Amino acid sequence: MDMQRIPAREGNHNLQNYEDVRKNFSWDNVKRNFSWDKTGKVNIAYEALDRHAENPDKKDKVALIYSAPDREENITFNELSKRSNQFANVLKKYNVKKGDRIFLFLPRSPEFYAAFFGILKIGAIAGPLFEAFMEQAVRDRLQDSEAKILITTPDLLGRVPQEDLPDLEKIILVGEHQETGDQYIDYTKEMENASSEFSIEWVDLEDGMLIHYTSGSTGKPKGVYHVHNAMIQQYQTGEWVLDLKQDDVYWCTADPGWVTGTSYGIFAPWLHGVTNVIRGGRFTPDDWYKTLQDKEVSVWYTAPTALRMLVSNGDDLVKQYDLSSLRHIMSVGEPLNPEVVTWGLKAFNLRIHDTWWMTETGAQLIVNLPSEEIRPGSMGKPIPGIEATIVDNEGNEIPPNQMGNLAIKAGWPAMMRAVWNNPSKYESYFINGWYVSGDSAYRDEDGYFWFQGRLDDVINTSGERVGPFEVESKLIEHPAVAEAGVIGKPHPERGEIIKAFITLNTGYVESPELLEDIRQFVKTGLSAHAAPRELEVRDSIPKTRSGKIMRRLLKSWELGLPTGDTSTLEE
Ligand code: 6R9
Repeated sequence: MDMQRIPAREGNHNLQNYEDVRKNFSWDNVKRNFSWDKTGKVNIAYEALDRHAENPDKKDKVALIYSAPDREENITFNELSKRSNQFANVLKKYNVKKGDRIFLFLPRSPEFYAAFFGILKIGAIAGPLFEAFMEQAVRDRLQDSEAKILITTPDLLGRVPQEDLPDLEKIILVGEHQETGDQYIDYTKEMENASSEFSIEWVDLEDGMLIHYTSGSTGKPKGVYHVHNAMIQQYQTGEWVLDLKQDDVYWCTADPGWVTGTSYGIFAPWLHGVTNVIRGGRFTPDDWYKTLQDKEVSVWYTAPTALRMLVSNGDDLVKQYDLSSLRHIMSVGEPLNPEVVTWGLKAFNLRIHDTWWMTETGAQLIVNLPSEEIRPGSMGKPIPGIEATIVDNEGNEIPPNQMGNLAIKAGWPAMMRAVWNNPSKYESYFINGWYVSGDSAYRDEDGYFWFQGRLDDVINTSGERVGPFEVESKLIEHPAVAEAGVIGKPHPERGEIIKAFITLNTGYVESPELLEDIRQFVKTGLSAHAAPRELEVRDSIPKTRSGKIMRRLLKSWELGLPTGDTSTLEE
């Protein structure tokens, strides 16, 4: 076998003839799969849940297999539909209206999914927050979105700075608690008293459904706003890329605080009425193999950082498990190393299919399909209905094999429709009708795309986007830190780790204790994944004459690379 090419998978795939479908495809035809094509009434929660709950052949099918170290539960489409109706009734009682922002700050749990769909059913906009966020991260997101209600647990409540959140009217607490203020609502009590009948709010395809905050290189995180129309592409990629069949057991390892955990951890499988595994708790290689084995997972969507950890745990571990149910594996979030693809062939006897997309794109765009050959190291080709290219800084297309900015012809179904409260930021993504991704890449003569890196300073650590500005801002809140510059440093398992260069205020002396204290300060104030793994004290931080931190220069120094143009460097 040619190491550079892995031939198409044998067998019957949902998308069998890429080139033919590509020629004739129109997104308009996809809507035939939804009931709103007949009724004219739309709500993604109806298509993902209620439609199956109303179907006598589907209602008792297991929608959700929940598995955590301390809890196991199987929930049918009918049951999940009812629970989300109850939650929608709770929201109604507290005066939630279409378009309100309702945030979830919860661990992955059945309650999360009931609440999430309850929010959509009332026509409100859901804002899922990753449970590892600390106070600053929670404050930024709830303030910017002007969230009206937050659903959280008593454990996480301490990270919610209520005094800074004038728009927040109520907090729904999941789990036993002692809070008495009338801003608090008890989840269990309210759910017990709520009817499981709810007449869903029908909305327009272009009405809001979801906000995911994501990091850029400057400023606070931005609220990427998605609408119900995204279901068209989430459904279609579920068919082609996830290759879902009715008897599949599907597992997406991403948390719903990130876009993969909603578009592909919730919508794509359930729009197809497929059984979905949700695993609570933390990553350990044993647990993951055990989940694949015990739940008989057949389709698995995961990330390079997790796969690299599995690789580093060796072939002996994987051999201890029976993974014979597994038939299709995909990856997203970071470049998928060719060695990992090669390992996958050996360990699982399966190809690992890389997929490329972003929070802003709402669904997959460039992918490896089962029916196409894989060129390890390449993200694959655009799905039918998507036009991708490489552009220069002026938005002009450039020829194959030349590096530039990866761009997508604007207007695909799941594209973000706004950056919340920030129209100019939204506009800045587009040039000449292209959405410009900020990823550098090239395409080869056969149309395969090859990822090269980020064009801005955004750090991708274990598949999570971290903005250097946010980390720098937190660092300088520490009394010892005068200035900070933050970069991503290549790391074999995590993709990149965060390295911070700091200067100290007078009166402070570098010591291991002080550096650990600063690290903990970011970890407990912002989030664990944003805490610098490496901290280096310097006499000064390089800046441009206009005062911008020269992260590129810090990076070149760190990696021993040529420093390039330093003409703007301050004396
Ligand atoms: C879905 C998701 C988006 C950024 C993106 C790129 C990186 C995603 C990738 C990939 C190389 C892939 N990225 N998929 N890099 N190969 N297959 O991850 O969204 O969290 O917004 O991250 O992640 O740099 O621009 P998000």
